[in-house]
Amino acid sequence: MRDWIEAKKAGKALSDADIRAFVAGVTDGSIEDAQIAAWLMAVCWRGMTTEETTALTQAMIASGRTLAWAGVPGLRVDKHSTGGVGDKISLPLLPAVAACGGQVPMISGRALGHTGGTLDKLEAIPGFRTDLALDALIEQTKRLGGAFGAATDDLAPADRRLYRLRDATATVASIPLITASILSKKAAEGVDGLVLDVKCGGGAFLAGRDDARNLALSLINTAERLGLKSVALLTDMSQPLGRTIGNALEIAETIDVLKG
Ligand code: IUR
Repeated sequence: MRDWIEAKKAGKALSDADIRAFVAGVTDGSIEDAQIAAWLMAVCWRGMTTEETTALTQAMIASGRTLAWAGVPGLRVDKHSTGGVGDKISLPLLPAVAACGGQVPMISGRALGHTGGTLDKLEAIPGFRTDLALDALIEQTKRLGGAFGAATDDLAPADRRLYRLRDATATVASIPLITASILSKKAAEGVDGLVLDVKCGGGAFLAGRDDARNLALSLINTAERLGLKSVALLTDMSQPLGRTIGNALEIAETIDVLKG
């Protein structure tokens, strides 16, 4: 692990095998927090090549389970938004896509910084369960055309540990680390296509257009190498989206939209 930290500190690229071994150690707990944190900080400063980002994403996918859809007819799709104030598009989009015959096994996230989380919004509905086991998520997607679930312990578990340490060490804002984190969970859903809504503007996580564009390019280039069809849109997040802000209000707005 010391050699891998040294290599990243010096701006060198790691091999696929090194990255796989690193992620294995993150997942099985054999690498300690301090060393992972140092590695994350080195990556945050020095970056990663597209090959390294792809290897990191693949290893993170392989750290857990991948949803299997063999023999299930239909096309599975999903979207990811980098988020912003009032961004609630997933809520009306999933049922709309399901109504058009698509299937959306959506693993959603929680609030991050000032940006809201789809799971937190859904929990404004009394009794709504977001803790579906992966098999229940698959069953519901087959039956209804979609489901909102959370990343469980068996889906990209390496991301869970890395994300916690990124949060604790101020290394969240790294394009390769964001890319691997987002794509590992989306690719593990086993979807055929992915739409990436990359926000830019004062209310976005990455405010600058150049940063947002670089993230969008990193996401689609890495997705392509994973064999996952994707398209990215840079969309404006310089003002709140829609008419409401706040978990329960955004659910009410979604229901109004779905009722036409
Ligand atoms: N959402 C994720 O799933 N991962 C990340 O690193 C960020 C948002 I930033």
